[in-house]
Amino acid sequence: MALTLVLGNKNYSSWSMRPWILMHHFGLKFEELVIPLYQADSAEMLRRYSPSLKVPVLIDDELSIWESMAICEYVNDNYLQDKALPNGREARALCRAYCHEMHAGFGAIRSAMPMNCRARRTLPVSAAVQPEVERIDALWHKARRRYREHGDYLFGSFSMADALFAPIVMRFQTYDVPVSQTSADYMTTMLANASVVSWYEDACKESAEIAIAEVGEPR
Ligand SMILES: N[C@@H](CCC(=O)N[C@@H](CS)C(=O)NCC(=O)O)C(=O)O
Repeated sequence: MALTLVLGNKNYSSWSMRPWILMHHFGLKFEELVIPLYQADSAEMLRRYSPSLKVPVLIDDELSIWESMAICEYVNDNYLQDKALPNGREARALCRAYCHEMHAGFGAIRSAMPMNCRARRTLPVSAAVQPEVERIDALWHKARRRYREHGDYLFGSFSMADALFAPIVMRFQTYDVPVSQTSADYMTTMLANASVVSWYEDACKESAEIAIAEVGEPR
């Protein structure tokens, strides 16, 4: 096995964070290659490693897999013995629905609140962002209520859904977005997760700044 995960800046690259957290949480051994984005040579580096010219990309010997969801599913199928999905028909289906809703949606949050792990900012929640925050709060609340007897993550044990929502937790922390107590407790669980802590510490060590991702007022 020779797995390499090609990533963007840990401070900013939310799509990179998802498979990294999943693989790291489950103790998979892999190399990391970070391509600092929005630099003079970023396009050249992306061309070298990524068929889609985006990160993340997982390289498994001769195979390159792009798209964060495809990478998560690939490692779950081939390296995690299905541990990244919960047991049971209902939980598996809901977990996948959560992942795909996250992957396909929440465009207003993604554009108004760039992931910026190390920053602490204030930013008014706009009319476009508010319903998306409420939807995420409702999703987290519903899963935590339904699966709380099985553990502290969305579906009890840590799953792909937690990896997919990890960058939202970082954003809500950065921009101090108000959520329900149940969701705040879930954020506390995620922010204490050893892999999330490790990603955050790496992000804080990076010095590159991406101007378009620096929004809001310092707090
Ligand atoms: N749908 C893709 C999105 C990947 C994506 O947009 N990645 C960003 C970084 S977070 C990127 O590579 N940006 C570089 C660029 O567009 O030049 C996925 O899920 O992996």
